[in-house]
Amino acid sequence: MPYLNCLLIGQAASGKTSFFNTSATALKDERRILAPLTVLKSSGKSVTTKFETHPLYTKKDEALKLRIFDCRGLHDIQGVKTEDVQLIVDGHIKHGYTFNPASPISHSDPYYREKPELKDMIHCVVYVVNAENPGLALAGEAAEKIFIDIKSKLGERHVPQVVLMNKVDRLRASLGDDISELFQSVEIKKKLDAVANFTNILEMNILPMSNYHNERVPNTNKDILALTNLKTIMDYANDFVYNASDRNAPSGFYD
Ligand SMILES: Nc1nc2c(ncn2[C@@H]2O[C@H](COP(=O)(O)OP(=O)(O)O)[C@@H](O)[C@H]2O)c(=O)[nH]1
Ligand SMILES: [Mg+2]
Repeated sequence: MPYLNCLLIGQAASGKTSFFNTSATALKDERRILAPLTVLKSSGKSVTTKFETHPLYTKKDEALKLRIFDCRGLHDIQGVKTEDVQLIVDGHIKHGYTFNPASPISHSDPYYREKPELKDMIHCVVYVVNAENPGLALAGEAAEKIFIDIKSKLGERHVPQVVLMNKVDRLRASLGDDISELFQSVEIKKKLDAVANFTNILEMNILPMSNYHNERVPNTNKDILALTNLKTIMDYANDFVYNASDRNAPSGFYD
């Protein structure tokens, strides 16, 4: 398997690009904050949504064996259709495709992949929410229905699903960007509980995150948090690939 693939699905401004950039900084470990992708202030208003991935590099300048695909989803006006999400997860949509809010991708589109293989599929889906108002991602019947639809379809395919809860630094004034006590915070524990409850995703799969947003220099705690979350995502993706590959059970196993 050349690369593990994960898909970030979340509203505009939930912090998808920031998570990518924070991960890039943490992996490269150059004592400076990298901004490989511009965090556009106007991201909430951009009209087109592209299906994209970009390489992440390690300290040794090797490309990480993980591709993070970014896709705006759920109830954004310009959000991606459930059909398209399914097609992405099944590996039918290629990098660079521009979503059409009015209709799913056509089979004759040059970005449509006719016969996807395991390497083209999404191996882990990451729902991205803002810790300040995680419920917003599912507010309204339409969004909730789309979420439940996607979640159950992915569940049938055994695709691992986690929630990345960004902006935990904003939950408690005293926590702020010093996230060293993140895992001791009662407030964050309550938030994780609540998100686990309404998404019906296990609490261990709700990943708290704080991205670089206004810092001038990186700090170890944020780097560790980003790397821990990346590792969790890669482990799940790897498990999925392992389970989906054709393997023969040991002889006599089913006797
Ligand atoms: N305080 C704080 N702000 C964040 C965090 N993650 C993202 N942001 C800010 O939220 C805004 C939207 O982030 P962006 O990554 O562009 O969201 P996207 O539209 O999902 O790609 C930007 O102003 C970011 O600086 C975080 O963990 N903490
Ligand atoms: Mg973005």
